[in-house]
Amino acid sequence: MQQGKGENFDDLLSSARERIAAATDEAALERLRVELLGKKGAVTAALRGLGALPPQERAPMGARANALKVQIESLLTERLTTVQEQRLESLAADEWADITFVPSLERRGHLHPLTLILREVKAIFSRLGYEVAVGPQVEDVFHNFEALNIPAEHPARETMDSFYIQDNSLLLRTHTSPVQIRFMEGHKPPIRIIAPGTVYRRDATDPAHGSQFNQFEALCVDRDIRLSDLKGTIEYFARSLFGPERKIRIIGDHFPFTEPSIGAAVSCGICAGSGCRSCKNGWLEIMGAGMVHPQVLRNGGIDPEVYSGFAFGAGLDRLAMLKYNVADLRLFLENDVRFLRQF
Ligand code: 2NL
Repeated sequence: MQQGKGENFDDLLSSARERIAAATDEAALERLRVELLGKKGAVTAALRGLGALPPQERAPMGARANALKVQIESLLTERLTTVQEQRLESLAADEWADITFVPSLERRGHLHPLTLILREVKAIFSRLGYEVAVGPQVEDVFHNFEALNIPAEHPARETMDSFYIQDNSLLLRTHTSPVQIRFMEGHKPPIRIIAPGTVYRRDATDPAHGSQFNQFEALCVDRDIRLSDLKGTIEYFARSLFGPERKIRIIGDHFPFTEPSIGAAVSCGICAGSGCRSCKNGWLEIMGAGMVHPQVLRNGGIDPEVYSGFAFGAGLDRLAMLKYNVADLRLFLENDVRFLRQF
Protein backbone atom coordinates (compact mmCIF):
# COMPACT_ATOMS: atom_id res chain seq x y z
CA MET A 1 0.00 0.00 0.00
CA GLN A 2 1.34 3.28 -0.97
CA GLN A 3 0.16 5.86 1.54
CA GLY A 4 -1.19 9.15 0.38
CA LYS A 5 -2.75 7.85 -2.82
CA GLY A 6 -6.51 8.33 -2.68
CA GLU A 7 -7.10 5.81 -5.50
CA ASN A 8 -5.52 3.12 -3.36
CA PHE A 9 -8.18 3.66 -0.75
CA ASP A 10 -10.82 3.41 -3.45
CA ASP A 11 -9.27 0.22 -4.85
CA LEU A 12 -8.99 -1.24 -1.38
CA LEU A 13 -12.65 -0.47 -0.68
CA SER A 14 -13.97 -1.90 -3.93
CA SER A 15 -11.93 -5.10 -3.66
CA ALA A 16 -13.00 -5.46 0.02
CA ARG A 17 -16.63 -4.94 -1.02
CA GLU A 18 -16.39 -7.70 -3.66
CA ARG A 19 -14.67 -10.16 -1.38
CA ILE A 20 -17.07 -9.52 1.50
CA ALA A 21 -20.06 -9.98 -0.78
CA ALA A 22 -18.61 -13.27 -2.01
CA ALA A 23 -18.14 -14.70 1.50
CA THR A 24 -20.84 -17.26 2.28
CA ASP A 25 -20.17 -18.21 5.88
CA GLU A 26 -19.09 -16.74 9.18
CA ALA A 27 -15.62 -18.28 9.09
CA ALA A 28 -14.84 -16.72 5.71
CA LEU A 29 -15.98 -13.32 6.99
CA GLU A 30 -13.81 -13.65 10.09
CA ARG A 31 -10.79 -14.45 7.87
CA LEU A 32 -11.53 -11.36 5.81
CA ARG A 33 -11.88 -9.20 8.90
CA VAL A 34 -8.43 -10.28 10.10
CA GLU A 35 -6.94 -9.79 6.66
CA LEU A 36 -8.44 -6.36 6.08
CA LEU A 37 -8.56 -4.80 9.54
CA GLY A 38 -6.17 -6.89 11.63
CA LYS A 39 -2.71 -5.86 12.86
CA LYS A 40 -1.13 -6.95 9.63
CA GLY A 41 -4.03 -5.73 7.55
CA ALA A 42 -3.94 -3.16 4.75
CA VAL A 43 -5.98 -0.51 6.60
CA THR A 44 -3.80 -0.73 9.70
CA ALA A 45 -0.71 -0.37 7.52
CA ALA A 46 -2.21 2.72 5.87
CA LEU A 47 -3.02 4.29 9.25
CA ARG A 48 0.44 3.46 10.50
CA GLY A 49 2.02 5.10 7.41
CA LEU A 50 0.32 8.44 8.15
CA GLY A 51 3.23 9.57 10.36
CA ALA A 52 5.54 9.63 7.38
CA LEU A 53 3.34 12.09 5.45
CA PRO A 54 3.88 15.82 5.29
CA PRO A 55 1.84 17.45 8.10
CA GLN A 56 -0.72 19.12 5.80
CA GLU A 57 -1.63 15.75 4.23
CA ARG A 58 -1.91 13.86 7.49
CA ALA A 59 -5.34 15.06 8.56
CA PRO A 60 -7.26 14.45 5.28
CA MET A 61 -5.53 11.11 4.65
CA GLY A 62 -6.13 10.09 8.25
CA ALA A 63 -9.80 10.94 7.87
CA ARG A 64 -10.03 8.89 4.67
CA ALA A 65 -8.22 5.92 6.21
CA ASN A 66 -10.57 6.01 9.21
CA ALA A 67 -13.58 6.30 6.95
CA LEU A 68 -12.33 3.30 4.98
CA LYS A 69 -11.96 1.30 8.18
CA VAL A 70 -15.48 2.21 9.28
CA GLN A 71 -16.90 1.32 5.84
CA ILE A 72 -15.19 -2.06 5.77
CA GLU A 73 -16.37 -2.75 9.33
CA SER A 74 -19.95 -1.98 8.42
CA LEU A 75 -19.73 -4.05 5.21
CA LEU A 76 -18.47 -6.98 7.30
CA THR A 77 -21.21 -6.56 9.91
CA GLU A 78 -23.91 -6.27 7.29
CA ARG A 79 -22.71 -9.35 5.43
CA LEU A 80 -22.39 -11.30 8.68
CA THR A 81 -26.00 -10.53 9.52
CA THR A 82 -27.14 -11.67 6.07
CA VAL A 83 -25.09 -14.87 6.22
CA GLN A 84 -26.45 -15.70 9.69
CA GLU A 85 -30.01 -15.08 8.59
CA GLN A 86 -29.57 -17.27 5.54
CA ARG A 87 -28.15 -20.05 7.67
CA LEU A 88 -31.13 -19.93 10.04
CA GLU A 89 -33.53 -19.87 7.10
CA SER A 90 -32.00 -22.97 5.55
CA LEU A 91 -31.97 -24.69 8.95
CA ALA A 92 -35.67 -23.97 9.29
CA ALA A 93 -36.32 -25.34 5.83
CA ASP A 94 -34.06 -28.42 5.87
CA GLU A 95 -33.54 -29.45 9.44
CA TRP A 96 -36.75 -28.66 11.23
CA ALA A 97 -38.09 -31.13 13.74
CA ASP A 98 -41.66 -31.34 14.98
CA ILE A 99 -41.07 -31.69 18.70
CA THR A 100 -44.74 -32.51 19.27
CA PHE A 101 -44.52 -35.59 17.00
CA VAL A 102 -44.93 -38.91 18.83
CA PRO A 103 -43.52 -41.75 16.72
CA SER A 104 -45.35 -45.06 16.73
CA LEU A 105 -43.30 -47.94 18.09
CA GLU A 106 -41.26 -49.68 15.46
CA ARG A 107 -43.27 -52.43 13.78
CA ARG A 108 -41.12 -55.22 12.46
CA GLY A 109 -42.12 -57.83 9.93
CA HIS A 110 -42.69 -61.40 11.05
CA LEU A 111 -43.61 -64.82 9.76
CA HIS A 112 -47.10 -65.88 8.71
CA PRO A 113 -48.89 -68.07 11.31
CA LEU A 114 -48.97 -71.02 8.91
CA THR A 115 -45.22 -70.69 8.40
CA LEU A 116 -44.75 -70.60 12.16
CA ILE A 117 -46.78 -73.80 12.57
CA LEU A 118 -45.01 -75.50 9.67
CA ARG A 119 -41.61 -74.64 11.13
CA GLU A 120 -42.67 -76.06 14.46
CA VAL A 121 -43.99 -79.25 12.85
CA LYS A 122 -40.74 -79.66 10.92
CA ALA A 123 -38.69 -79.13 14.08
CA ILE A 124 -40.71 -81.70 16.04
CA PHE A 125 -40.36 -84.36 13.35
CA SER A 126 -36.73 -83.60 12.70
CA ARG A 127 -36.08 -84.56 16.33
CA LEU A 128 -37.62 -87.94 15.47
CA GLY A 129 -35.37 -88.35 12.43
CA TYR A 130 -37.90 -87.34 9.75
CA GLU A 131 -36.91 -85.50 6.59
CA VAL A 132 -39.04 -83.17 4.50
CA ALA A 133 -40.19 -84.40 1.08
CA VAL A 134 -41.79 -82.27 -1.62
CA GLY A 135 -43.56 -82.99 -4.89
CA PRO A 136 -45.64 -81.42 -7.65
CA GLN A 137 -48.93 -79.63 -6.97
CA VAL A 138 -50.22 -80.71 -10.37
CA GLU A 139 -50.47 -84.48 -10.10
CA ASP A 140 -51.48 -87.39 -12.26
CA VAL A 141 -54.46 -89.55 -11.37
CA PHE A 142 -52.27 -92.54 -10.57
CA HIS A 143 -50.25 -90.83 -7.80
CA ASN A 144 -53.14 -88.82 -6.40
CA PHE A 145 -55.79 -91.60 -6.42
CA GLU A 146 -55.03 -95.01 -7.89
CA ALA A 147 -51.84 -95.76 -5.96
CA LEU A 148 -53.79 -94.92 -2.81
CA ASN A 149 -56.51 -97.51 -3.45
CA ILE A 150 -58.94 -94.97 -4.79
CA PRO A 151 -60.08 -96.37 -8.17
CA ALA A 152 -62.24 -94.49 -10.66
CA GLU A 153 -65.64 -95.17 -9.12
CA HIS A 154 -64.55 -94.97 -5.47
CA PRO A 155 -66.74 -92.61 -3.39
CA ALA A 156 -63.60 -90.94 -1.96
CA ARG A 157 -62.98 -89.40 -5.40
CA GLU A 158 -66.18 -87.46 -4.93
CA THR A 159 -65.46 -86.14 -1.44
CA MET A 160 -62.04 -84.99 -2.57
CA ASP A 161 -63.19 -83.91 -6.00
CA SER A 162 -60.58 -81.71 -7.46
CA PHE A 163 -59.68 -79.26 -10.18
CA TYR A 164 -58.88 -81.26 -13.30
CA ILE A 165 -56.50 -80.19 -16.03
CA GLN A 166 -56.06 -81.74 -19.49
CA ASP A 167 -58.81 -84.31 -20.25
CA ASN A 168 -58.99 -85.44 -16.61
CA SER A 169 -55.56 -87.06 -16.52
CA LEU A 170 -53.96 -84.29 -14.43
CA LEU A 171 -55.37 -82.51 -11.40
CA LEU A 172 -54.41 -80.22 -8.54
CA ARG A 173 -53.40 -82.66 -5.80
CA THR A 174 -56.11 -83.25 -3.20
CA HIS A 175 -53.65 -84.33 -0.49
CA THR A 176 -49.86 -84.64 -0.17
CA SER A 177 -50.04 -88.47 -0.18
CA PRO A 178 -48.76 -88.57 -3.80
CA VAL A 179 -45.52 -87.01 -2.54
CA GLN A 180 -45.06 -90.07 -0.34
CA ILE A 181 -45.95 -92.51 -3.13
CA ARG A 182 -43.28 -90.86 -5.26
CA PHE A 183 -40.82 -91.03 -2.37
CA MET A 184 -41.46 -94.78 -1.91
CA GLU A 185 -40.94 -95.28 -5.64
CA GLY A 186 -37.51 -93.72 -5.34
CA HIS A 187 -36.27 -94.95 -1.95
CA LYS A 188 -35.88 -98.18 -0.01
CA PRO A 189 -36.94 -98.35 3.67
CA PRO A 190 -36.22 -97.20 6.28
CA ILE A 191 -38.35 -94.19 5.31
CA ARG A 192 -39.26 -91.39 7.67
CA ILE A 193 -40.61 -88.32 5.90
CA ILE A 194 -43.10 -85.55 6.29
CA ALA A 195 -44.70 -84.02 3.21
CA PRO A 196 -46.10 -80.56 3.85
CA GLY A 197 -47.79 -78.42 1.23
CA THR A 198 -50.80 -76.81 -0.37
CA VAL A 199 -53.65 -79.05 -1.53
CA TYR A 200 -56.86 -78.30 -3.43
CA ARG A 201 -60.46 -79.49 -3.21
CA ARG A 202 -63.57 -78.41 -5.02
CA ASP A 203 -65.34 -77.60 -1.73
CA ALA A 204 -67.85 -74.91 -0.96
CA THR A 205 -66.14 -72.30 1.20
CA ASP A 206 -67.19 -72.01 4.85
CA PRO A 207 -65.36 -71.10 8.10
CA ALA A 208 -63.76 -74.55 8.26
CA HIS A 209 -63.35 -75.37 4.55
CA GLY A 210 -61.74 -73.68 1.59
CA SER A 211 -60.82 -74.77 -1.93
CA GLN A 212 -57.16 -74.45 -0.98
CA PHE A 213 -55.52 -75.43 2.28
CA ASN A 214 -52.25 -76.65 3.69
CA GLN A 215 -51.63 -80.04 5.14
CA PHE A 216 -48.78 -82.23 6.09
CA GLU A 217 -48.58 -85.97 6.03
CA ALA A 218 -46.05 -88.21 7.69
CA LEU A 219 -44.86 -91.60 6.51
CA CYS A 220 -42.76 -94.10 8.40
CA VAL A 221 -41.85 -97.42 6.73
CA ASP A 222 -39.44 -99.90 8.24
CA ARG A 223 -39.33 -103.46 9.57
CA ASP A 224 -41.74 -104.15 12.46
CA ILE A 225 -43.57 -100.84 12.50
CA ARG A 226 -46.80 -101.22 14.50
CA LEU A 227 -49.83 -99.30 15.62
CA SER A 228 -48.14 -98.61 18.98
CA ASP A 229 -45.35 -96.78 17.12
CA LEU A 230 -47.99 -94.66 15.41
CA LYS A 231 -49.69 -93.92 18.72
CA GLY A 232 -46.43 -92.93 20.42
CA THR A 233 -45.50 -90.68 17.49
CA ILE A 234 -48.88 -88.92 17.55
CA GLU A 235 -48.61 -88.44 21.30
CA TYR A 236 -45.09 -87.00 21.05
CA PHE A 237 -46.20 -84.71 18.25
CA ALA A 238 -49.36 -83.48 20.01
CA ARG A 239 -47.59 -82.81 23.30
CA SER A 240 -44.73 -81.00 21.57
CA LEU A 241 -47.10 -78.76 19.63
CA PHE A 242 -49.87 -78.18 22.19
CA GLY A 243 -48.20 -78.73 25.57
CA PRO A 244 -47.09 -81.63 27.80
CA GLU A 245 -50.38 -81.86 29.69
CA ARG A 246 -52.33 -83.00 26.66
CA LYS A 247 -53.80 -86.48 26.38
CA ILE A 248 -54.54 -88.14 23.09
CA ARG A 249 -57.54 -90.21 22.11
CA ILE A 250 -57.56 -92.74 19.32
CA ILE A 251 -60.79 -93.87 17.66
CA GLY A 252 -61.51 -96.05 14.64
CA ASP A 253 -61.91 -94.43 11.25
CA HIS A 254 -61.67 -95.40 7.61
CA PHE A 255 -59.33 -94.40 4.79
CA PRO A 256 -58.81 -96.43 1.62
CA PHE A 257 -55.01 -96.20 1.97
CA THR A 258 -54.61 -97.37 5.57
CA GLU A 259 -55.65 -100.55 7.39
CA PRO A 260 -56.49 -100.22 10.18
CA SER A 261 -57.37 -96.51 10.08
CA ILE A 262 -57.73 -94.27 13.09
CA GLY A 263 -58.66 -90.75 14.03
CA ALA A 264 -56.62 -88.94 16.69
CA ALA A 265 -57.75 -86.13 18.98
CA VAL A 266 -56.02 -84.12 21.73
CA SER A 267 -57.66 -83.15 24.98
CA CYS A 268 -58.93 -79.58 24.91
CA GLY A 269 -56.47 -77.06 26.35
CA ILE A 270 -59.22 -74.78 27.61
CA CYS A 271 -61.27 -77.25 29.68
CA ALA A 272 -58.63 -80.00 30.03
CA GLY A 273 -61.00 -82.54 28.50
CA SER A 274 -64.16 -82.00 30.53
CA GLY A 275 -66.05 -80.34 27.67
CA CYS A 276 -66.54 -76.66 26.89
CA ARG A 277 -67.95 -74.37 24.22
CA SER A 278 -64.90 -74.54 21.98
CA CYS A 279 -64.44 -78.35 22.04
CA LYS A 280 -67.95 -79.56 22.94
CA ASN A 281 -66.94 -83.05 24.17
CA GLY A 282 -63.46 -82.36 25.55
CA TRP A 283 -61.56 -83.54 22.44
CA LEU A 284 -60.18 -81.79 19.38
CA GLU A 285 -59.67 -83.87 16.23
CA ILE A 286 -56.18 -83.26 14.89
CA MET A 287 -55.50 -85.94 12.30
CA GLY A 288 -56.42 -89.06 10.42
CA ALA A 289 -53.91 -91.89 10.45
CA GLY A 290 -53.38 -95.61 10.10
CA MET A 291 -51.11 -98.47 9.11
CA VAL A 292 -50.20 -98.15 5.43
CA HIS A 293 -52.35 -100.55 3.40
CA PRO A 294 -50.23 -103.44 2.03
CA GLN A 295 -51.40 -102.69 -1.50
CA VAL A 296 -50.28 -99.05 -1.13
CA LEU A 297 -46.82 -100.22 -0.07
CA ARG A 298 -46.79 -102.50 -3.12
CA ASN A 299 -47.87 -99.60 -5.34
CA GLY A 300 -44.85 -97.68 -4.05
CA GLY A 301 -42.54 -100.61 -4.85
CA ILE A 302 -42.17 -101.84 -1.26
CA ASP A 303 -42.70 -105.49 -0.21
CA PRO A 304 -45.39 -105.60 2.51
CA GLU A 305 -44.16 -109.06 3.57
CA VAL A 306 -40.90 -107.47 4.73
CA TYR A 307 -41.90 -103.95 5.68
CA SER A 308 -44.76 -102.24 7.40
CA GLY A 309 -45.49 -98.60 8.02
CA PHE A 310 -47.79 -95.98 9.38
CA ALA A 311 -48.95 -92.70 7.88
CA PHE A 312 -51.03 -89.77 8.91
CA GLY A 313 -52.35 -86.53 7.57
CA ALA A 314 -53.31 -83.31 9.30
CA GLY A 315 -54.46 -79.88 8.19
CA LEU A 316 -51.85 -77.24 9.03
CA ASP A 317 -54.59 -74.62 9.00
CA ARG A 318 -56.56 -76.66 11.49
CA LEU A 319 -53.55 -77.14 13.78
CA ALA A 320 -52.93 -73.38 13.62
CA MET A 321 -56.61 -72.72 14.44
CA LEU A 322 -56.39 -74.98 17.48
CA LYS A 323 -53.07 -73.65 18.68
CA TYR A 324 -53.83 -69.95 18.20
CA ASN A 325 -57.61 -70.13 18.83
CA VAL A 326 -58.58 -68.83 15.39
CA ALA A 327 -62.26 -69.27 14.54
CA ASP A 328 -62.17 -68.93 10.75
CA LEU A 329 -59.75 -70.79 8.50
CA ARG A 330 -60.11 -68.26 5.69
CA LEU A 331 -58.22 -65.69 7.77
CA PHE A 332 -54.99 -67.57 7.08
CA LEU A 333 -55.25 -66.98 3.34
CA GLU A 334 -56.76 -63.49 3.20
CA ASN A 335 -53.57 -61.71 4.34
CA ASP A 336 -55.42 -59.02 6.26
CA VAL A 337 -52.68 -57.31 8.28
CA ARG A 338 -55.06 -56.69 11.19
CA PHE A 339 -55.17 -60.47 11.59
CA LEU A 340 -51.54 -61.28 10.73
CA ARG A 341 -50.15 -58.61 13.07
CA GLN A 342 -51.30 -60.65 16.07
CA PHE A 343 -48.73 -63.42 15.64
C1 2NL B 1 -56.63 -86.61 7.02
C2 2NL B 1 -56.24 -88.02 6.83
C3 2NL B 1 -54.43 -89.37 6.14
C4 2NL B 1 -52.68 -90.69 5.20
C5 2NL B 1 -53.36 -89.49 5.30
C6 2NL B 1 -51.15 -91.89 3.71
C7 2NL B 1 -50.19 -91.71 2.74
C8 2NL B 1 -49.68 -92.82 2.16
C9 2NL B 1 -50.09 -94.06 2.53
C10 2NL B 1 -51.04 -94.17 3.49
CL1 2NL B 1 -48.51 -92.68 0.94
N1 2NL B 1 -51.55 -93.08 4.08
N2 2NL B 1 -51.66 -90.77 4.30
C11 2NL B 1 -53.09 -91.76 6.00
C12 2NL B 1 -54.15 -91.61 6.86
C13 2NL B 1 -54.84 -90.40 6.95
O1 2NL B 1 -55.02 -88.14 6.19
O2 2NL B 1 -57.62 -86.35 7.64
N3 2NL B 1 -55.87 -85.68 6.49
C14 2NL B 1 -56.13 -84.26 6.61
